[in-house]
Amino acid sequence: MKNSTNFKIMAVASALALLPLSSCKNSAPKEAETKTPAREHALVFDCDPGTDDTYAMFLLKSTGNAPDYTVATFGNSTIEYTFKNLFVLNNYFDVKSSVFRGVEKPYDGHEVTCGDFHGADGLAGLSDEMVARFGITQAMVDSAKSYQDLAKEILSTDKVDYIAVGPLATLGHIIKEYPEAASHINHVYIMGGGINSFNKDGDTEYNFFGDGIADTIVWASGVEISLFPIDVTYLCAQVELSFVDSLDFGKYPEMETIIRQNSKSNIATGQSEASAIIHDALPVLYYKFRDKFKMEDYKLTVNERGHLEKSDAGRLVHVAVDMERDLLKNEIKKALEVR
Ligand SMILES: [Ca+2]
Repeated sequence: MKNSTNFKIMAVASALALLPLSSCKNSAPKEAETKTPAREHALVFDCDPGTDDTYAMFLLKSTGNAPDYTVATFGNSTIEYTFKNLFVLNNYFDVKSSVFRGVEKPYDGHEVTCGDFHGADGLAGLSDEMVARFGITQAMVDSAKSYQDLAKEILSTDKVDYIAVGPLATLGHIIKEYPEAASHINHVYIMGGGINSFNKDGDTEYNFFGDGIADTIVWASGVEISLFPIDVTYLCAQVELSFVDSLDFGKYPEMETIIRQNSKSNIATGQSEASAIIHDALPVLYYKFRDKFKMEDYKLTVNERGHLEKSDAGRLVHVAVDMERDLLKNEIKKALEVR
């Protein structure tokens, strides 16, 4: 996550379109199928890992909300790495979710890159070593289920909570291609967008600029949205280096490398003076600790460049405006103390 002011996203037409492999196996006639009873509830974690995505998933697990489904999209690294990194994180945190490949490029095809903000591999240079350590093969990554498969899981679940901490491309595609999916989604928790900051039309927050058309699809779907814009993450998701220095990383030494990569980039780009900024943690913390947040309801429109505007013509969105200030640090400390 970062501000696109510092890393201009270049519009490059991409001819690369990877088509999902279709299943060719014979299936029984539809009327002979036994209808699977609907699952009552499921949690989806949709990410583009990413140093702050890594902390978000760590906190989901440590607060007792390990996701049922995880999906990675383009964003904080190349899609090759974000997919692999999702497998890494599931192994590293012992999360037994079903893993899905998300959408690989935005609707308008522009190239999304944040360079080496999170390390070129998204995980502070640790991805290849962790991929090897956990025995993750390219074949495993290539054969992961698609976002269409995730859509089918959503359709067979009564109430889905969906946490999105990357571009909204995958959720946008699911809602557009499977419109009934929206009625199975109980609530979407989104890190993205800016209200007062990083919200100039054409130069908006990274996740929302990542796929503005997908943003408009999610907006129009009517799903209930709680939004954690960059205004509140700059205010509440800073983890000072002095605090990082005080932590015992115990069985998670990689988490120290990862948070230091994040702070290094935020400091180098002038986004913080001496802190990491773990933007993606906020929707995860809200999922567990609603009473620690101050939320306000706004009517907001979003356009195809991810620009948000308060307007009577907009839709109602619950917007986080503040959080108990030590919550993130306390929860990181607690998560690391688990032996
Ligand atoms: Ca992210």
